[in-house]
Amino acid sequence: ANKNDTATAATDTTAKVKFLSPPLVKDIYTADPSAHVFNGKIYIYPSHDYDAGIKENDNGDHFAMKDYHIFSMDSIGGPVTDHGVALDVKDIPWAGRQLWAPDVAYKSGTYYLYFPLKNKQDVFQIGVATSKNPAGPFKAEHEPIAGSYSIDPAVFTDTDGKTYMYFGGIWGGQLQQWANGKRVNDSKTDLKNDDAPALSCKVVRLKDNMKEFDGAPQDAVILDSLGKPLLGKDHDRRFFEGSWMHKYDNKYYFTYSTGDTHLLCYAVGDSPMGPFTYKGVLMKPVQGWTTHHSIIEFKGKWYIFYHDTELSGKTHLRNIKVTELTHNADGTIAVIDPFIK
Ligand code: FUB
Repeated sequence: ANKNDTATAATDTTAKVKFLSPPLVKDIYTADPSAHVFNGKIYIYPSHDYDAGIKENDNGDHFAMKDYHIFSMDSIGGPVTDHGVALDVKDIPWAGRQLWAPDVAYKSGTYYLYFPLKNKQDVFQIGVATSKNPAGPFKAEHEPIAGSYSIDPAVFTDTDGKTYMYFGGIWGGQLQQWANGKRVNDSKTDLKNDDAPALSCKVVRLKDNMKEFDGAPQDAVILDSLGKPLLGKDHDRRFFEGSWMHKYDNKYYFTYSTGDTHLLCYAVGDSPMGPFTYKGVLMKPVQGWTTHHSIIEFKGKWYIFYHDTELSGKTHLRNIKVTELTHNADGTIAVIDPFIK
């Protein structure tokens, strides 16, 4: 993403603000939390932010993360355990730079960690690493997933056991550079796409081995209430990055960040492949440029994990948080304001 635009209301660190929730981790910077419940515990798979001394630019170069830590908690509000380094960029054979937002899945005794990373040609692809322990350490495969590109993998296993990966992010996440699985340009933004359908997040089934795509990634199209795809100029609603999928009341809730308008939105469909109909905002802008989340059910309640920049006031040094999420009886989600007024 372009993380250079700090001049929004969302990022005004000078105003006196009260945050809805406290940071979950205070001794290192963490972001992009993908939460899952394994063996009755919550495990969190975030990015590990640090200050590499790289000046902010439109390419997101200052997000120069080089390892992952995994965290767990037995209860919401209880202590958070840091399980240490689970994967280091130096142990990934195809690595160039920048370990961005990861996610994880479990199948038949193995945990699969999916991670975006630039390859040696500076092109984002998605890798996979495995472990027998949800807290790692993880061992990376020798090559990225064949046919993968861009960033922000989010992996969802449906109630029928089929597993899907959603991925993609525009601007610094490079999704706009790809068409039909081929890199077709080196454009930095989607900004010349105003009256065309917006770029879509990608969705693809994973093979049973969890390490390969089962076919070509498809568009996870978001439609408006008239059944028309959202347009490129619709920056308040179009997909930008940071997707997530959860199933509620037999409907598929596709949730995502709008990037340069700093919203978390949701769109609902009848199939994990989409299309999804835009329904609204689920979280207003946090402090900091980026907004990225995950949603889980734990002990009968629903929670959203997210991040902001409460600890640092700097857009590339973030901290993860959690708060409750409410599904209304009519299928909508109650809007969360990350600040207390
Ligand atoms: O953390 C780096 C990038 O920033 C993530 O991949 C995006 O979702 C945004 O949060």
